[in-house]
Amino acid sequence: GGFRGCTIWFTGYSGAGKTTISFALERTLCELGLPAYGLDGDNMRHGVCANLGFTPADREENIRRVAEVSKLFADMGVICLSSFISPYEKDRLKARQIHEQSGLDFIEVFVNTSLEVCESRDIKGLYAKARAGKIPGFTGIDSDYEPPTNPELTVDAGNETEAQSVQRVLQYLYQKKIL
Ligand code: GGZ
Repeated sequence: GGFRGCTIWFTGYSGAGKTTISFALERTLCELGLPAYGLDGDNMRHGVCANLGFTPADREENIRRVAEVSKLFADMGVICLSSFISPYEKDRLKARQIHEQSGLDFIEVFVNTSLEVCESRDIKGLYAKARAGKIPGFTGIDSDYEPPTNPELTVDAGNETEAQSVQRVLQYLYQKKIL
């Protein structure tokens, strides 16, 4: 018995809402007295993954390192909320295996906001830059995104509110008796 850590893995395009949802979820879980911690490009790519770029090989290594760090958090009893584009199915599968080999739950959440919506919002102006050729290999523009084939959960963040997406994840965690 007792509470066990796990990793909730958010995948989707840049600007899909992965980090927004996961940080709102982190806040809610902490208010419930549950230890939760969010990892994303901002806190991983400046440190642990500082020597990596966005080639397929670098993304693979980025996801591997992030998965290993996530596993350690989960093993410590934390709900690790990992938000990375993680565009390749094989890399997400490896992240899952890293957890499952240690007997830790890995919950893949597909933040299914369409490329059209992400690009039209263009919150950081990155899509415009990518279209102008200033960010070569940008996911969705000239680099692939492979949608998950069998995610534990899909959230339609383009058509529902942040609060609704958070609620859907919480509901899943209760339903599966993870919380
Ligand atoms: C995709 C890029 C790229 C390229 C820089 N392609 O909106 P953001 O800014 O904050 O999210 C994107 C972030 C993606 O990092 P990840 O570690 O999640 O990527 S991966 O899982 O693929 O390893 C974006 C920014 O970095 N960014 N260049 N070429 N996103």
